[in-house]
Amino acid sequence: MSPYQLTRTLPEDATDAALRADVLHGLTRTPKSLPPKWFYDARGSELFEEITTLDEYYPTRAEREILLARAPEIAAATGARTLVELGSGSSEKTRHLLDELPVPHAYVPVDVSESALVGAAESLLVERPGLQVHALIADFTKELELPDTPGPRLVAFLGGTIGNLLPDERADFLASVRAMLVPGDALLLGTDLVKDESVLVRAYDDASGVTAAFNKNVLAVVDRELGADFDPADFDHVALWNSDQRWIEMRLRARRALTVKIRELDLVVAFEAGEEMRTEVSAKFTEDSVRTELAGAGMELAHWWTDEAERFALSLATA
Ligand code: AVJ
Repeated sequence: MSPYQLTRTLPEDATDAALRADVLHGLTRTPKSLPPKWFYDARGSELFEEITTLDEYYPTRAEREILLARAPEIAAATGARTLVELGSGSSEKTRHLLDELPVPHAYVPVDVSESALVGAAESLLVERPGLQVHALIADFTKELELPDTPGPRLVAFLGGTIGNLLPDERADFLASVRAMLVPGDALLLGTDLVKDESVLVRAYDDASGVTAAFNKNVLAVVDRELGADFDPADFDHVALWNSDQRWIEMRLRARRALTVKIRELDLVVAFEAGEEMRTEVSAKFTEDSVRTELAGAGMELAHWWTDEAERFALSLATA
């Protein structure tokens, strides 16, 4: 009996089909766009880990500061005996929470990356042999069937990744989380906060160009997976603050008029000189906007915690 359970709810070819659909949809309309989920191949995940260490990129440090300071309160406020983490990745942030939950307890990491799940489960079990781990290979923005584990549950969605969802996608996502919760369960939500535009832009356009490389890497993903001939050198990294939508936008701007062939889709895409393709939004929030969006999904904002400098927040929401 393996020390942990690994359940695949994504068909093996789901990723390939989803990438083909996203590229066909995103590159044949104006303005062009690609969803940010495609950043995270091995190289993209490596570049993101490097981004989290940059001076300009404060969210990871700010969230860790809150988790270290508030994990006992979060555990006490919920009495959770199961921690579900959506988009768990390396589960690095999770350790601070798991240390405070009553034993025995269960951990349900949810991610599309099987290798991230296996790595996280194995390292957590070395440190916590009594932990029940039920890893789910799933896309948490779709329907999610959680395993039967001891209640109450705390569903964590950290890192500010909810900011990558467009407003209607966020509403759908929060409604799907609400549907997972029973009375006594809670959601722990990490959100980056509205702040000075120059601080925000610098966090997405660092001086050493790591974010530029991260952004351009999505072209390498499309080239490799769909037989395209994007040349990243033909594009410039753009990061701007959209004050109406209150989100950072990352784009790739074509340096010259060019065409790209996408062999697997039998598609040729033309870019005009200076044309910009959106590759990510990263929405920023306030306490009021989080309260409103949670209420829209039938949840109540029970606790709001920020780091000392009030750059980032963790919200505890109850069903
Ligand atoms: C991992 C989605 C939270 O939006 O800040 C970092 C990804 N993009 N630098 C974010 C990201 C550019 C990050 N999230």
